[in-house]
Amino acid sequence: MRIGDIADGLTRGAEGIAASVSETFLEPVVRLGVTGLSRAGKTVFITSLVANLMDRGRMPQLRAAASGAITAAHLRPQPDNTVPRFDYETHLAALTGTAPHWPDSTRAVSELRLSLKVRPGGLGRLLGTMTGPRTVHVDIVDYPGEWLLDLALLDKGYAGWSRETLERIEARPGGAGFLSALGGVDPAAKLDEPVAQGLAGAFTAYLQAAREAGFSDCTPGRFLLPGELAGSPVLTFAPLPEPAAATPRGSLWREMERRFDAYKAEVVKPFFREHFSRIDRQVVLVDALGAIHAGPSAVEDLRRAMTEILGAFRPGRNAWLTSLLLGRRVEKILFAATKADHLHHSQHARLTAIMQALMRDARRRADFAGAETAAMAIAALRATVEETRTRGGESYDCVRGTLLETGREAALYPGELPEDPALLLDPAREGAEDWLDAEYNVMRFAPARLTLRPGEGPPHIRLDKAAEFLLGGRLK
Ligand SMILES: Nc1nc2c(ncn2[C@@H]2O[C@H](COP(=O)(O)OP(=O)(O)OP(=O)(O)O)[C@@H](O)[C@H]2O)c(=O)[nH]1
Ligand SMILES: [Mg+2]
Repeated sequence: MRIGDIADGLTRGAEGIAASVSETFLEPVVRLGVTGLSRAGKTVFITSLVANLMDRGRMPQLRAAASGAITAAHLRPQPDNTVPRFDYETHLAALTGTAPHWPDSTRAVSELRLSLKVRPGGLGRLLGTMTGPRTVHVDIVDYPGEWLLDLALLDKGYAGWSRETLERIEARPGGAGFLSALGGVDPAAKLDEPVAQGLAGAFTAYLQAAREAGFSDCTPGRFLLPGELAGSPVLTFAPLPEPAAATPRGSLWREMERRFDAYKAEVVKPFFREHFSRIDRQVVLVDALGAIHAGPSAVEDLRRAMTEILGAFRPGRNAWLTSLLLGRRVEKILFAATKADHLHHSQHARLTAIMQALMRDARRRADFAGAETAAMAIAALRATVEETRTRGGESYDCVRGTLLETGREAALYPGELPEDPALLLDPAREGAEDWLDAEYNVMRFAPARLTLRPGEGPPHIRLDKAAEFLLGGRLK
């Protein structure tokens, strides 16, 4: 460790203590992390949550909203000056404008501060310690779940990572392209930058193909979401077959190894240090329905990726992370299956059960860490209405909405989820190619055109329950 690092560490520590003291006694801050793999529904969730906390008419299950304890909510400047602000206004305009559409994909970490004015509850009044409303700041941090998967890289050296990655690549879509780009490359030869770039490009193309085919564990995470790191040396590496003899200085292998280590030190660690380590409450959004639609292998891959992601919340999982956190931990973790408005409410309990089963391994470990966890089926923005139709004497619980592709209205029957989640998870684990006796229809609805009454946020399913779990205790 360099002296600079030590000094830096000390200042950070002192600042941290000062901040938490003033926060506890004056204006408490809850740092809410929102994560999930790409397209899981993070942007829509944050936008709708904030809109519904500002206009609380549709939040009966959030006790502090229903009781009137929250008297006002405002967006305030965020505390971190170098983190992009979550573009709330643009996303809300997309969802609730006259031609509603889903917001664009977002590619990096962003932050938003919502400050709630809360009237002191019974206890505060009784003790006479507080008079007048106090302010609770909710700092919402949106970050890609792929970045949590990178934690596993910290335990690996370049040689080990290369070996594992090359093994995995063989069976995956896009893998053949990368392996053929590798043919003829001598890892012991002197570094030639265009060769390194060509390999990194082919490796990135493979990761993208695997992601599009529904695979979740496509690390290193920044290869898919490079942001401003695109083209930089930390993203210009790829796995190589280990040479039999020691490689000379300046060789392709040595340089790739150096860049892999730089990725860990300069990309992965700063994220955990600057963002992850400060989170108090976490919601992990999961597009479980999307994976079920994609088939058994996508479900199994999702289960594994989730277990891996949740590893980040487990103390002792990684020595470096453990020393960074110094015993600090996330207090509550919510696993939310998103887009539940694709199902009639009669099936929501089944989706929750699937979610619980999907996270069972991961949850057991997180529970062990002392964090309180819950699983729910939610829709941050309800795009459908329910409708029961009869055909041939049978009744079907459908959902009606505007189809994204055609712009036409339709009532669709999504298929019936099994009551026992094992009927999905077992075949997925056993490598089944298709669901045996069930069919799940893929559907994509556009957001519905809304006419909101004053005081009402956008329609949702159980967003108030999610907010109660995540924030309720801090709003008393
Ligand atoms: N019907 C329905 N669809 C949703 C809901 N939330 C998200 N979606 C769909 O899921 C897509 C992705 O949602 P986003 O919120 O952009 O997901 P994200 O996790 O921010 O995605 P990235 O920024 O690409 O990582 C949207 O474009 C919608 O098609 C919901 O509550 N209901
Ligand atoms: Mg997003």
